[in-house]
Amino acid sequence: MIVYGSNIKEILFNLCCVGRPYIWKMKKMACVTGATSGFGKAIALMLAENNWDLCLCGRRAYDLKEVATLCEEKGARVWSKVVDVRVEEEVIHFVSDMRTHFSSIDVLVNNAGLAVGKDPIQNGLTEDWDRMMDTNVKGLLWMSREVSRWMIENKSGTIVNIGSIAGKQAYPGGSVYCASKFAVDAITQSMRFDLLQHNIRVGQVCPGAAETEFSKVRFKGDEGIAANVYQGYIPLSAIDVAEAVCFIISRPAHVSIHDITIMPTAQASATVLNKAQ
Ligand code: 8X3
Repeated sequence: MIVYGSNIKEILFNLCCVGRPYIWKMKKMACVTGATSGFGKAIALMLAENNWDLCLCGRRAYDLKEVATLCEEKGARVWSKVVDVRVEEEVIHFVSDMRTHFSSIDVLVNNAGLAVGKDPIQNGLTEDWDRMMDTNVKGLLWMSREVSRWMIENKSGTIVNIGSIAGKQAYPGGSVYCASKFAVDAITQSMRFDLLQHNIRVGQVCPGAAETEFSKVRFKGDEGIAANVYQGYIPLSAIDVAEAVCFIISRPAHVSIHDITIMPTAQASATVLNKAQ
């Protein structure tokens, strides 16, 4: 019988788990929210390639299953569940279920987020505002609270929030999306203070223009307007963002990266782009 582990504590734990196949802890485990597409999918696949086990959640069952299967094909142990992070009970149950499958958690990537609409304030729709604030702010808060309690018990962990250049610079038509990402920036900084004494690292990755489903969702399915956002320059890809996340979580235990702002070379600010004429 071979029992794996990188230190004596882990080897002993894994020894105790022999014959209890539903508790997994032989490799590091990361939880990624919004894992069905875009950044979340790229992060999950990159982690699987780098020998991580995964807990994944997202709203679309079919896409979630597909991402989970792709990660399993890369050798990861994956547990996934359909979760809408806008619903507090779903988040609470997700984390408590996760704890029955894994003995500890090493990383939380708060990726679930979206922009809906780009209307000026006077034309804004309450339902768009609710979707953005509930997903980008409250969902991230609930997930962080539940997971950080678990990390505190283990006295270690890393939380990476997906922020945005929109969380550093406001722009026209972005009042609520920008507000939600400014909130992510503030929450990231505050959580770092709260969790400092518990040896938990907190950082964020703030991308500029990245070609994913982001603009299709923002412009409510209008593919023409969405495609135009990325024309005339090379935008970031989801892989570029996943690499930044993987860089943060792969630093030695004594190194904490607080913030990576990552932009296309053709983008100097939230609104200034060097587009081909
Ligand atoms: C980044 C995208 O368009 O707000 O979140 O800069 S954008």
